Amino acid sequence: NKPVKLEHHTRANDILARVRAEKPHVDVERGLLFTESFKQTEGEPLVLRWAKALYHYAEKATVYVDKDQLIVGRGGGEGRYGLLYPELDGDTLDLAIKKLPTRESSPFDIDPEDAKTIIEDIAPYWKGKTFHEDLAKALGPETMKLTYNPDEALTSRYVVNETASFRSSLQWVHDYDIVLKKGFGGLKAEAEARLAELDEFSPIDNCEKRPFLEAEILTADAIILWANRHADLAEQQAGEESDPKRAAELRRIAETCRWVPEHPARTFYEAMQSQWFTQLFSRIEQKTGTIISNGRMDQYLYPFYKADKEAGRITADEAQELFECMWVDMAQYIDLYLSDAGGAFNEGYAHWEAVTIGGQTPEGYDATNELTYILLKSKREFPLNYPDLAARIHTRSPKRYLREVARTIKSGEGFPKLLNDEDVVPLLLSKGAKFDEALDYSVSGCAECRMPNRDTYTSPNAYINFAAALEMVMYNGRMLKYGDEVLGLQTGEFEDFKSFDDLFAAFLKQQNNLLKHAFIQQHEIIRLRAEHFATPLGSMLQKLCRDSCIDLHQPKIPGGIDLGYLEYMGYATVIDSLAAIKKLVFEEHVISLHELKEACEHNFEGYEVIRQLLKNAPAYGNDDPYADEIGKILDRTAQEFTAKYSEQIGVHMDIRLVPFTSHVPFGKVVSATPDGRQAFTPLSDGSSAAQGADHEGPTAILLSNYLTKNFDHNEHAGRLLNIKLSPGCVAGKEGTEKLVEFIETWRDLKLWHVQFNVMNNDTLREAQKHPELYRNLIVRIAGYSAFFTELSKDLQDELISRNEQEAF
Ligand code: 8X3
Repeated sequence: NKPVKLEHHTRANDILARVRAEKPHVDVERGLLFTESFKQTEGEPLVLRWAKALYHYAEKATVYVDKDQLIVGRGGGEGRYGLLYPELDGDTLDLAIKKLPTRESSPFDIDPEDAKTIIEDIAPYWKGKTFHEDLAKALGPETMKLTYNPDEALTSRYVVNETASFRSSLQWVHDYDIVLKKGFGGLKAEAEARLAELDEFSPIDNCEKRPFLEAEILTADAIILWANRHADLAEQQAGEESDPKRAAELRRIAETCRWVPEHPARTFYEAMQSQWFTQLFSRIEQKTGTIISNGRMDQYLYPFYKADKEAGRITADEAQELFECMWVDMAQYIDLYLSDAGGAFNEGYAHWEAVTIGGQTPEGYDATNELTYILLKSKREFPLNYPDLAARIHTRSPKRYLREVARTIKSGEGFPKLLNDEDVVPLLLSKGAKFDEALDYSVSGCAECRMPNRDTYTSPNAYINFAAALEMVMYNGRMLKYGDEVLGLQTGEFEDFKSFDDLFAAFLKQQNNLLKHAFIQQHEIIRLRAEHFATPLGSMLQKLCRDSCIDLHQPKIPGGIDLGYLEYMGYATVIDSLAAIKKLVFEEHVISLHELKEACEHNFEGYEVIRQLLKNAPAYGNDDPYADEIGKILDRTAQEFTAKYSEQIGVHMDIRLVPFTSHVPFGKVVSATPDGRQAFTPLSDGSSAAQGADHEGPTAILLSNYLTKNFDHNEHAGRLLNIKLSPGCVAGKEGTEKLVEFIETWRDLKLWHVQFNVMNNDTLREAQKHPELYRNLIVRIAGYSAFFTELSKDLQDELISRNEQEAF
């Protein structure tokens, strides 16, 4: 599992070797410079304040041109760095800096001088002003007790978990194409022209459009200034460099940073640098949960590559090296979450700035090209967990593409994940997109898809623990973890249910109650975000925002499609529990509800016989209609609820099954469940079978996924599906062909997403015992991959407990 040392990988490997050694550190510059600027601009329009803060950053922040790098720009000091976004949850900074260096999930180092800066210069300004505090104040007591623990830091209860307080925006994709074609200079000129045409008497033009346009201009100036400061530094380094080869590289870097992103890119190299500056500045602008994604890189970069190739300016290997230089840039920006919840949601320093490949053109034809294959090759030859690679698949995807995708999956790092045009495109059409917009979607999160100039909703979503809803049925509104406190509805004593239908109805009431509070959270979040955040850079790269002069964080952008999500957490855990109750209690009468509850309360200690009965009951993931029909009802009922209330809040709040690593912390609050799952262990993840519950092979998992979908409902979104294959099952040419056939079956069943770990459990166990020998072992988690040895023991164990498929 070592990076392959081909000639053109040496550079990226060397850079990576220098940065991987250290634990990531907190870099205070972004937080400090934003704080300084915000102190100066109180009372001004928010979008302008944000642009001024960006300009202050561009002027004052340290710039870096790293040794050996060809694609330059960092947001923090050398090594792996995390930035501070105090506007978000800076009220927790004092506490967080004490915990960060030693916490279990995603720890960070902090220099003592920087800790002093945080305590003295950053945190005091934000106390009482953060989004996190305002949100907590806005929630009524019933919603509050499902959201936060009643402690000072308002830590998560992992029941109805809002994620807005640890990220100002959901996963997002910019329209990079416009930067490459017009440059920020061109966008600035357009804003200036519109500013000159404003109606001097109009209140809207004066109060809304003017600050927006001024913010666009200032933001363009900021990124251009920042790029030029890189050019100055590269020139200076070139003058001091004794190696003529590196001196020439530095001069080329300087020329490139003088030109882009101000002007349209002229070459592949300039396009790459311009894209990197844009996404990095965007990371500095705001905290986008799970990061600004890269969009369809094989599409918008292809014209540059093709022209360079035809002119003899670039080879495939050189293009691959530039990609790898960008990958190691990305690997050094670490998405820093102050809260434990944020850390636990994104274990292994997760961020997945998805690169989308393949799929269809906006006209509906196959879109693969030479860059598609270079990107796949780069993932095979240069294993690194950033960025994520997402391959779009459709019914006319060429065999070569499917085979290369399968070969890349087999190389073992979990790349690429697959997204199915046959499911995604019709869904986007049903939401009101035009064909060309839907066909041109980019993958943006674990399993989410964006239409960069049509999507307008960026509010972070809620994660809802439906295994907790089940506990609330068992304990009449309570959860063992939270003692006597009544958290949910009091649906009656568990022992008193006379039929499965009554019990199921009680569960659906609890399910709807949690959905209700998720909607209340979202309603408040939408209102408050507009008062706390602005994103002038993000807005100037979104056509609808530009046209209407409205910041992307405002609740409504004319012409936009607003896609938000509610996460159905613990789907298989709930299905299997309900199936076991139905079968064993109400049909076969082998155990009573009283015995079942007692066994669960005791975490099955002394009740092993009952646990085995439960574990052998019908379960999701085995193509068993008994379990799958329950799953289908759960999904449909949740969708019906959201259809009704989405209309009221004006945003599609769609049901999705995409947990990242949060099924681990969510499981930590749920006691033993009637599927035989032990107390406080992980819940099932996404739309995968519960750990160890699937015993009918991988095709049965696909069929269960298929049979639990409600294709006639529009209120669904991504369904993440993890499948673990043993290396033997995909070995050799024959294995590749079998994997291709499996992918085709998945595609024809119109399933949303699938990803693979090709790994032996023995390897994972060895890595737990000897982490020092397995530092480069990359595993697939949930829509992203991470270094196995950087995960918590709980998550490592959970990965091992996923069933390993020996044969198709
Ligand atoms: C999950 C990403 O931001 O939609 O893949 O929660 S987000």
